[in-house]
Amino acid sequence: MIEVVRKLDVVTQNQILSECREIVTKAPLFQKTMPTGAKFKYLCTSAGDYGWLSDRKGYRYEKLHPTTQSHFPPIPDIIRRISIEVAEQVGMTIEPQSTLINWYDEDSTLGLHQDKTEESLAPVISFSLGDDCIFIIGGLKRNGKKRTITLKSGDILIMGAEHRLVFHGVKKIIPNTAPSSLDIKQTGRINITVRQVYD
Ligand SMILES: O=C(O)CCC(=O)C(=O)O
Repeated sequence: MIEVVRKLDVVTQNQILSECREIVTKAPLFQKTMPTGAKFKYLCTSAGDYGWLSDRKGYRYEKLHPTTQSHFPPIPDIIRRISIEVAEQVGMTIEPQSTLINWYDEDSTLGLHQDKTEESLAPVISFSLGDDCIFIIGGLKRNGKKRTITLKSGDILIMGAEHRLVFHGVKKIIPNTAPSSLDIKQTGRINITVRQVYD
């Protein structure tokens, strides 16, 4: 399954945004580099027991934030609860252990990739907030057939079961498309993915 399974109301979206702001004060956003040395075109931080890191040493989960060298803040209850609920809604289970928070400005993109740093194959639960994005969904091979969908603020997408390892990416952010009642002061998109790293 790779599907938008819930649309959050703006009040809930604003609560989640406020939690993200708190996280970023303790675990600042940073720009990762790929193992090749190229820079990712968005900023990222994490919450939970593990944060996802990438640099010349490769892709991995670590317990400490790379610049503060402190543990990542806990996953906010609201994000944990909704993730467990939406997984159950489609007959899956997840024990949230890590939450990646990506910040995309209007020029940001995320290339086609598979989420396979996790040992667990529990579903990935993805929350979109802010501006719309054009999201690419491929198959299990990089050169497989691709389609695009628009992810809007409040959309919760699940990537699980036979689609857990599909290639996917963010092709484009569409500026100034966030709901006017969203408590966000600049154009941009926030994506939160909730992951179980170990079984
Ligand atoms: O921003 C998104 O919707 C997807 C994020 C993603 O694929 C990732 O962080 O690995």
